[in-house]
Amino acid sequence: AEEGLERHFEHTIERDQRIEPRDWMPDAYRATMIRQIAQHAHSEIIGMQPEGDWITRAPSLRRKAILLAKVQDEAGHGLYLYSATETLGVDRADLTTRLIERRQKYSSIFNYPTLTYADVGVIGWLVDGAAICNQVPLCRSSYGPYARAMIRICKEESFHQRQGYELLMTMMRGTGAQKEMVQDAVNRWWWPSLMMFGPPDADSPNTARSMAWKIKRHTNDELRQRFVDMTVPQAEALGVTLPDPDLRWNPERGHHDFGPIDWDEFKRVLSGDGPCNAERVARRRRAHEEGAWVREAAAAHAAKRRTR
Ligand code: FAQ
Repeated sequence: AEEGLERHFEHTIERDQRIEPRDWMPDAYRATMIRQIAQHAHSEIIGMQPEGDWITRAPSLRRKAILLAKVQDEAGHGLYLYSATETLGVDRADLTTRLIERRQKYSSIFNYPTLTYADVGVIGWLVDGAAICNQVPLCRSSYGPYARAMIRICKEESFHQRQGYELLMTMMRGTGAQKEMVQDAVNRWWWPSLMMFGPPDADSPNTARSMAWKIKRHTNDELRQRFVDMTVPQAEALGVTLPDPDLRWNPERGHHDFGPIDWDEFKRVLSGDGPCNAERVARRRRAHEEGAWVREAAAAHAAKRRTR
């Protein structure tokens, strides 16, 4: 019977149809989906912190309202993705425990500090830009609930990206000091943004399997290249320089060449030793502990309603 189920699974993937929660799937497929969606959910939740730090310091009421809305969207994406993970038979409380015990990862990018307000714009432009590049193909991912979640999330990420770019355009029309702030933020976020796409294909243990299962539709290096090609003209339009002396158009390849990425830095950040890892996880843990009474009250209320 298992063999028939497996054939049906393979056939569904071959025909580009979706695997749904009640369908049979190989244990490794389930484990991979749980790993990727949970990591994605954690990234959205931890990703609220770097920008959230600027909500009280936004330069105007308008900018504050925009930033507040963006950070709330990220909370929504996180909860939405935890729900998608639960369709695979895990519990979100468990996932949160794994996050605060550092047994599950979240994106490396959120371990860098936001030093000035320009960082809010650059996160929107580069970090959300990279997120979109990576996530648009995931709308065709083979696991149904994840693919469908990506459609809505990508629409909101597009708005986030535009708000970042618009913020930066405004600053680039400002004083010399404001322009310098933008350039400084670009210098600090460019390389970490390229690392968001994951290790080079040759060092990516999961890519081949995930491509075969059509969870991933492109490799890490393909998407990284797409992001560089897309971002170069945007940087020109903005009037900033991307901090890479090797960055140039290669007419033979039809792509931009770019300099070497510091993979030692990437590994350091993944191992917990980035500039803000400890702070991010500690704050998430504190929020979880301080929210215990809310969860207890909700559970008590639900129990009371059941007995009524
Ligand atoms: N950071 O074999 P691969 C956002 C891990 S956007 C940390 O290539 P895979 C929106 C990887 O998990 C950010 N860890 O793995 C937002 C694996 O570890 P494991 C979130 C990384 O899965 C914007 C190991 O390295 N987006 O939140 C990273 O095939 C602004 C080997 O790597 C997603 O999660 C990294 N950068 O490919 C929010 C997108 N890269 O688990 C707020 C969905 C790799 O085996 C503000 N995920 N690792 O121990 C994906 O597309 C994939 O999982 C990749 C990695 C491409 C990230």
